[in-house]
Amino acid sequence: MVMELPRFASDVDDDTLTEALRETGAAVVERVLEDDLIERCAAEMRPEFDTYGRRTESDFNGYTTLRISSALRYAPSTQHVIAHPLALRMADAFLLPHCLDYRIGSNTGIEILPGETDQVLHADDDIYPVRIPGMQLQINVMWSLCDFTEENGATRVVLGSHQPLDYDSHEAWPDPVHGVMPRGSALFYLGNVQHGGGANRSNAPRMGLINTYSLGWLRQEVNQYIAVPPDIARQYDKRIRRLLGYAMHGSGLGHCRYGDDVWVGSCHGHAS
Ligand SMILES: O=C(O)CCC(=O)C(=O)O
Repeated sequence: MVMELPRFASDVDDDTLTEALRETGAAVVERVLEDDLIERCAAEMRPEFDTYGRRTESDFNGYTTLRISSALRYAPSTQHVIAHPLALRMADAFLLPHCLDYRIGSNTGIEILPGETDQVLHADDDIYPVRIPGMQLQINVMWSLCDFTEENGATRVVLGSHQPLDYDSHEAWPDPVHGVMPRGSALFYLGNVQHGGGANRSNAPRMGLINTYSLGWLRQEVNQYIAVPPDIARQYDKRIRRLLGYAMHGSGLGHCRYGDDVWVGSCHGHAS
């Protein structure tokens, strides 16, 4: 069956988007973010990109890509992207059936520069050495902070790769498709979907912000307590501190005697 990347306007209803994600593993929602927010996020991330963006160079991340982890540390406006109601409603739909609360795994600015080649395809939840049928461990959102095109390195996704292959019938995954989308859009993809950054054959950088949300009882991909320590986390509201992990999962996991105003304690659910 040939699949196409589902594509919706920003007023898409939750059931339609959830259904599309269950079916293909990925979907684009176009033009969700206001220009002003995009510009503030990009401006706040710029100094970090320029100072630290090359620290993560590797065969996996590429050598012509700037990458800055933990956006909440230095770019406070990204809180409005990380806690965007649409993103949280999708995280609610996929993660809350399997946990009491979920967290940010990573929140990373990625600027693919001209000349970068295709990133190797991978699934983000490969960091967890388990697969539990019917359970997504995480859900991801790549936000386009500029137009994403085939030429400038729009994220490539393998549609249907969230479903196991039927090896008996020599089934194989299809070729990846590019998550082409206008500035301010969201490419949603489930944690076990094969994907990767694209080659940038244009003459301008491609800037995106990727946020992953993982089940609350898993270790977060980034150690958020070091990345966004209490003195910085304190500036954010409770919802963001919960997403960072300054909260318990239920009544038994993640307790401490912090007793400070940064500590949220026990809580359930996000978007509601
Ligand atoms: O930059 C992109 O489009 C995707 C990057 C990615 O998938 C990753 O680094 O895990």
